Amino acid sequence: KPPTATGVDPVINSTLPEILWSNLSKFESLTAYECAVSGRKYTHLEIYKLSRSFGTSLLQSSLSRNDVVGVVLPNVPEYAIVMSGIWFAGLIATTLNPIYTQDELAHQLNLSGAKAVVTTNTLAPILQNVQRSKGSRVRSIMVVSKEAPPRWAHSFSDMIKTKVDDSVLMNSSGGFDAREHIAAIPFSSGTTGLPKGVMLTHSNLATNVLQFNSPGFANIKQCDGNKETQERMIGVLPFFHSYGMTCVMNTCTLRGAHCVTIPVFSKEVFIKVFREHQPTFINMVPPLLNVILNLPEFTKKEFESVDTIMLGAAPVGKALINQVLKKAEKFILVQEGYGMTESSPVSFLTPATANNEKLGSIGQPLPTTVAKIVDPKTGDIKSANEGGELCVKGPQVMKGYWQNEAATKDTIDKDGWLHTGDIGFFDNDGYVFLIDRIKELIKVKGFQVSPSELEDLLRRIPKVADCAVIGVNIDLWEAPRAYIVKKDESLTEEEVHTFLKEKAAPFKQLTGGIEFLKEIPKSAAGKILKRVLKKMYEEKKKL
Ligand code: 4UU
Repeated sequence: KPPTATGVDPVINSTLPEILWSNLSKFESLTAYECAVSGRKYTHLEIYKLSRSFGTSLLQSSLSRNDVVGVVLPNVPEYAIVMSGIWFAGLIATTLNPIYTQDELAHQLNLSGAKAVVTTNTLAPILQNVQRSKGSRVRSIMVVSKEAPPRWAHSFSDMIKTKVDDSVLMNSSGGFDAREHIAAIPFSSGTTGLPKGVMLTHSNLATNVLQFNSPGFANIKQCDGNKETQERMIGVLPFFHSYGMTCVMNTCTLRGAHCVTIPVFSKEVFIKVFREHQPTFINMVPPLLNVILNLPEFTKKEFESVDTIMLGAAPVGKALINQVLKKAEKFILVQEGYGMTESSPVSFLTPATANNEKLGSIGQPLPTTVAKIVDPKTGDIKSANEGGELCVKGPQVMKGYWQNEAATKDTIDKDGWLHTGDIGFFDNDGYVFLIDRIKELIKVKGFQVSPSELEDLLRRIPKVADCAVIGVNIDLWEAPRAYIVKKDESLTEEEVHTFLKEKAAPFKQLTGGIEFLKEIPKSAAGKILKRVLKKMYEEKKKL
């Protein structure tokens, strides 16, 4: 039986910045974001003011309400200014992974119709190539950098000096509808097919940050202006992904926390951040926690300050958590979250009161969120302890996929249930445990890899007749593996790897291996039988 929802207004008709800064007066002068590498930092009041200047400046350039702006940045303190500037201006941000190849950047920017891009000095030339390519609508490139940007780009440093014009910024008065106005379009392949734009509205993102931070859920205190008790977070999960965006960045702004941003992960910087900043609340993905576990430099001393570890985005092994807790030699609250880009992203979280007694569970539905487990074929509701597809419903569920009504209808049914493609069950206490995934999606260290996207790329190799990509478990983690039917017998694994290296980001590479087959197993209707391939792999592993 779905639990009753309480605590958060089901519909929020405020702009996202209005919600994010609703507590600002309490902690204006405290540090909000600080770069782990350069030490560059901004107070909460500076972030607020500079966002409004940046938003004004965007509207004084050639952009107007509802235009899409691409954001191609690593985790830097300015990320918060860029995003909030876009939101203050009533523009829409499409966020991209800065390690994407030029083709991948072009694809997302073109599909979302981005008219401008914010990026770094290093990446600017790649984005200039994108701007010049067929199908691009990008008219301007803005560069966040200490150095002067190239002649053809705009300087972020100049833009944030713009005098704020309240009359052009967006607020919730008048005809504003938070459920309609899109704030961000991150990309996700959802339960099937290619990556699609996910339309998250101001209401979706504002509601989700409040749901996540509602009493009893994320164990993070609201800052009351006292620096000693201000929560310290690590900004290592990418802000371009909804997990980092809502649970780290927007949570830091709302709670008045201090977030140390890590632009590129390195062991040295990571350890330095723990030693110098003594984090209290850390958001992680399981592979990152595994890194900590295996670093000899990480001792109980590094964990002294940590009150809470929040995990999610990929299955969290109970054994891994227990090993980390053993290393810490103290009680740390472990909260596991579950979500999808399509739900802003959080829908489930272990409540703080669970006291680590439900490790391995994704927790309970957030306030105003309801969930059910159904038979994926018939839709019949399953009882407690019976496995089935997890479906969720709540104000954080996306408006739909960008310009893709068919995919939207396949994912959100007529009654508003988001079909997650994940298989799990409710236990007798109302906690959900995940056991499988029926969708095609592969999660590599928490990042999405769409098998269809890789299959489309592989089919572009002239020597490939047919192919299929699945996710396989190597050690603890998932990795993409390809099955290929040759058109030309001379095709080698190396040729395939070389081709893909140029076309796809590092985490999409075929680290699960390549196998050549005479034929790809398919159903009578021509659908690839991925279960058969997975079984073949398991059999092979046993040998
Ligand atoms: C097993 O990964 C995410 C969102 C992650 C998230 C959200 C809120 C983490 C912590 C949190 O508090 O989004 P996507 O869209 O990249 O991927 C969604 C998919 C899910 O459908 C599921 O298959 O990622 C997988 N996933 C998980 N799997 C997400 N969280 C978990 C989890 N355990 N805890």
